[in-house]
Amino acid sequence: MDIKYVPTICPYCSCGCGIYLVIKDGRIIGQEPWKEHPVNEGANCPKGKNAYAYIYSEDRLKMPLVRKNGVFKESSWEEALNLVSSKLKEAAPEKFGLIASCRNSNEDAYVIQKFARVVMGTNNVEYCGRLCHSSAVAGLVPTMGSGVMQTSQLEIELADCIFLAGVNLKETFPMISRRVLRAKDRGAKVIYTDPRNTATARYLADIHLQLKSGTDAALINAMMSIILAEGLENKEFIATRTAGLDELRNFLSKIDLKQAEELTGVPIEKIREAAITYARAERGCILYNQGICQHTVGGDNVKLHADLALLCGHAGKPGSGVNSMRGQINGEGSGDMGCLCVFYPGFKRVSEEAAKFFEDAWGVSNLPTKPGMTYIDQLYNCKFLYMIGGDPMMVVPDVNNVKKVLQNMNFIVVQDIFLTEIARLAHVVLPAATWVEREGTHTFVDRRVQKINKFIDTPGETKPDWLIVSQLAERMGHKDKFSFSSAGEIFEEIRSCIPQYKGITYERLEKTVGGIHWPCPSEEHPGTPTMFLEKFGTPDGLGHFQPVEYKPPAEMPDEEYPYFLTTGRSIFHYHTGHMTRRTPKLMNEVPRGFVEVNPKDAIKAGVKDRDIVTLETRRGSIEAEARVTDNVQPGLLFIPVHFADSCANVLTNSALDPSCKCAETKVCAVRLEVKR
Ligand SMILES: Nc1nc2c(c(=O)[nH]1)N[C@H]1C(S)=C(S)[C@@H](COP(=O)(O)OP(=O)(O)OC[C@H]3O[C@@H](n4cnc5c(=O)[nH]c(N)nc54)[C@H](O)[C@@H]3O)O[C@H]1N2
Ligand SMILES: Nc1nc2c(c(=O)[nH]1)N[C@H]1C(S)=C(S)[C@@H](COP(=O)(O)OP(=O)(O)OC[C@H]3O[C@@H](n4cnc5c(=O)[nH]c(N)nc54)[C@H](O)[C@@H]3O)O[C@H]1N2
Ligand code: SF4
Ligand SMILES: [Mo]
Repeated sequence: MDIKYVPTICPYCSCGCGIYLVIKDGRIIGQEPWKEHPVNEGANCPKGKNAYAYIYSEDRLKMPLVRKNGVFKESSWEEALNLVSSKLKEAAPEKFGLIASCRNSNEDAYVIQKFARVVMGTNNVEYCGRLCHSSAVAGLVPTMGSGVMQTSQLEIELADCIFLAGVNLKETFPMISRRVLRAKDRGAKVIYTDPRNTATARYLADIHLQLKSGTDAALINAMMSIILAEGLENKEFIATRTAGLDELRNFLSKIDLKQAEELTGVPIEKIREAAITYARAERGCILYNQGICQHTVGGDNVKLHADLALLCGHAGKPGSGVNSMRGQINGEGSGDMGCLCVFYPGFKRVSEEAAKFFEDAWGVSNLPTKPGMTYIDQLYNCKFLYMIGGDPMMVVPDVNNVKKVLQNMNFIVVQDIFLTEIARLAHVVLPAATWVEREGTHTFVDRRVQKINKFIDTPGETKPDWLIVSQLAERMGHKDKFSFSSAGEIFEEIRSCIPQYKGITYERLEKTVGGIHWPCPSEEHPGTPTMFLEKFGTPDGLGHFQPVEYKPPAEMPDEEYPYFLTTGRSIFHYHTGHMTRRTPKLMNEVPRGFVEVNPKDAIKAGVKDRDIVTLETRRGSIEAEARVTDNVQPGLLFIPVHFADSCANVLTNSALDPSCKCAETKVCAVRLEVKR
């Protein structure tokens, strides 16, 4: 009998917690805490405590599947890849879309974007970051020069005021919420904006601003106007590190606080208390997420939070800044690697110059020089789709419409570990290896690069994502550019063309528990936990104020659809639930989709706790179990995104933020009825 304890990283969120897996005779049989790991020090949330069950699920894909006369038949790799190769050769570059996954390692993601650009000649390569953090680029590049998290998650303990803006931290970044608790033990105050009364409101918040959906802009403008009126702005910081305050001051002089109170539903005294607490702090730290991003004004909301931080001088220090909380295990890395239609690897904006750089680096010619299409635009405009580890039939708004466009495509190939909702519509399905069945690096929320090793054999005929894509490229006539024999070899190419990763090596990562933060320009460099210590990433190094007006959401409740609907997460599940719904211990906690209804609304609608209700919007309708709770304010309903048979995105509005094409999945208008 051979028993091994091997250290690895949890496959779910971007905290990047360490765990030990117990492996007996080549099979994972249990797990143990990793006490020395700096991120979690032995603690894990419920998902991390049940990290591997899904990989042994009976219905794991183990062979390629090819659709024949309408039904899937198992096939050889030879047959499946030949078919995909011949079909993709028919695709014009502008009709081909490729969507990578946040489950991908950096090595996978790098090879995937190289495939789109070199083999298919298009920048139509994206990942789920578009539905999530694209507003960080739209909001933070103009104000501070870069959309990445600015401080290390460990440094959050140093802050004396933490502003959680639309992030249900306790459920979505459980290990970072431990840091917030530690800061609170040392006297820090926590401000929280969320229309719901979540676990974060109850356990972490000192000042919960329970605003009406979609009114963050009105709230932040009011806070800034109060700070200026009280003379609490950081004059030295503004003089030395920013530009454009006069314009902001001018704009804010027109703000009517009474109107802000009416729009947000938050008493002005409470807004004042939050403004003064944040402004007076020595070290203020904004952590923000989807509550402010997934709106038609997401990019604007991010700008406003950056304005607030610049006004108070809360940036460029450890435990400070405006921190975009990319949520997926490789949410940062898949973007760093260039799985975005406007960026080549290393955030080199698509241009003739960037194309030339990569033509030289890769030894190719004619790389695309025009931006490609974003995630949702690809779905609506392409005829050939290669979908790797993600499920637009669950995570993109207006799923009924998404289904129609997918059914009209010429060819869909899905590469996943399960037969997902989109895989059911595919022509070919390719079985991928999971995180412990291959080697690779991931880049976590705070730009922390950690390495994950291969510990068990790939089941059946599954292969790592990078290998499948490389073998396809080989079949399509590009063998020399994709002749990688290991993940390590790909990482060396990454280091050679992405300067932020230059100093990071597999050898260093093996020796550094907790990983290394990029930018890391040389092998002697320790990595960069805090950004912007001396200057911002803007061309002149200054922070730029950007005044923004409040605009209402694209769809507001009315007589026909009288409630606001918002969507989001439970601590026990992960997005589509394809992994967590195959984990019995997590299913015991939350076995089915539900909708939160305020007790007052429940009485009005005649709904009792646990009733099955129908929810209907202009897009479609679903059924879900009612949970009557004051987690939601009157007039607001909440559904988690994790369940295919109560799919939140059947209901959501497909209106996009024009600045970044992120969808407004945090607010639309809905009707509620008891199922009769
Ligand atoms: N358990 C679990 N953890 C996860 C994930 C998961 O699926 N499950 N996913 C990961 C990923 S990829 C991401 S991006 C993060 C997401 O992390 P979060 O953004 O924290 O998650 P959400 O639940 O989508 O949204 C957060 C909150 O926004 C609030 N909200 C809704 N509308 C508004 C508004 O108008 N203003 C404000 N201020 N708040 C509003 C909602 O009520 C909700 O409580 O989580 C990561 N962590
Ligand atoms: N209404 C609404 N919609 C939302 C959101 C919301 O808050 N509300 N949030 C948005 C956000 S922030 C995000 S990040 C997206 C998430 O959207 P997705 O990324 O589409 O969701 P996941 O469940 O993370 O998808 C992971 C997929 O990868 C597969 N998989 C797991 N491991 C591997 C592997 O090693 N290789 C391959 N090839 N596949 C693998 C899983 O089976 C699963 O199908 O959803 C977005 N959609
Ligand atoms: S906090 Fe995130 S990384 Fe840590 S155990 Fe939970 S899901 Fe895994
Ligand atoms: Mo996300």
